[in-house]
Amino acid sequence: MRHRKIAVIGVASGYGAGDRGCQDGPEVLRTIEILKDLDRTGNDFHWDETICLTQQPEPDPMTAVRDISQRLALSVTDHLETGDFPLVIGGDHSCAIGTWSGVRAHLNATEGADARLGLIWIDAHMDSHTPRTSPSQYIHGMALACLLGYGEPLLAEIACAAPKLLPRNVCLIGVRSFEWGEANLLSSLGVRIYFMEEVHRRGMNAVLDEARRHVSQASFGYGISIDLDALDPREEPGVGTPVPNGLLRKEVTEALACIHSDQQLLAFEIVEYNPYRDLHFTTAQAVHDLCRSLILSQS
Ligand SMILES: [Mn+2]
Repeated sequence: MRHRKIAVIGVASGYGAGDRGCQDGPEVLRTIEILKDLDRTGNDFHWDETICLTQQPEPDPMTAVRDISQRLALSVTDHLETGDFPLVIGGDHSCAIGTWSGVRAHLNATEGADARLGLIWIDAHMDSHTPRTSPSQYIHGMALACLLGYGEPLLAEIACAAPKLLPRNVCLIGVRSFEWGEANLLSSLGVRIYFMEEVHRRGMNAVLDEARRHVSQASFGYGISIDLDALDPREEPGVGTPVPNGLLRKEVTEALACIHSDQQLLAFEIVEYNPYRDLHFTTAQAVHDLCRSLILSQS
């Protein structure tokens, strides 16, 4: 990726979800060596570390997610400081709090406290609940709200002051399952949402291209967070929370390949890989293909 080292950071966390299966996603992806061919192509691609909880006995979900997010944010900031490109592999989507807080902390240090960060959130869900609106109270359904500065302050203020993102620098793509509480929050903030029907109508390429321009307005760069449940579960069964009628792997990898020369892309995240539902490692292959489309085209 522009001859930068691509540093893979696994996040072995299912503490933000009801089904903890995603916790073992990074270790399965690492041990089956599904990504191993990515460093054979002239790229400096390394699985650097896997962040996991070491506390015993296991704390409550809020404490666990906070602890992991703090360490992940520090790791992401360190990698950016040394010039690496962070590629975060979850874990449930609560790890996004750590990833993008870390990127924002880096921008604060290098560009100033009012440096803006853009984020494209590719997901079947909105993940924009607060503890007040969430029926399930699962933190992976609150990650984007936290980054926008809403909900639990202990999570919203990780690594640097809230908010990490301004509404105008955020887009969601592929949404098709949500509750009114989170939809009301995003709507009141004016966040641009590309619902699945719009992606079907216009194509992923056109939507991602527009989203990139949208989130990059007056920002110092942007990131992409992909929840694998944005993809269609008929193709990709190995996700935390499958929802029918999703994106096809091919359209997402083709759209990502178009980003190859984009110096504005600061980090990349793929989350919610659930190995227990991925009987034939087909979704593991999707993780590989998503990384490859982004990385090979960048070398
Ligand atoms: Mn999600």
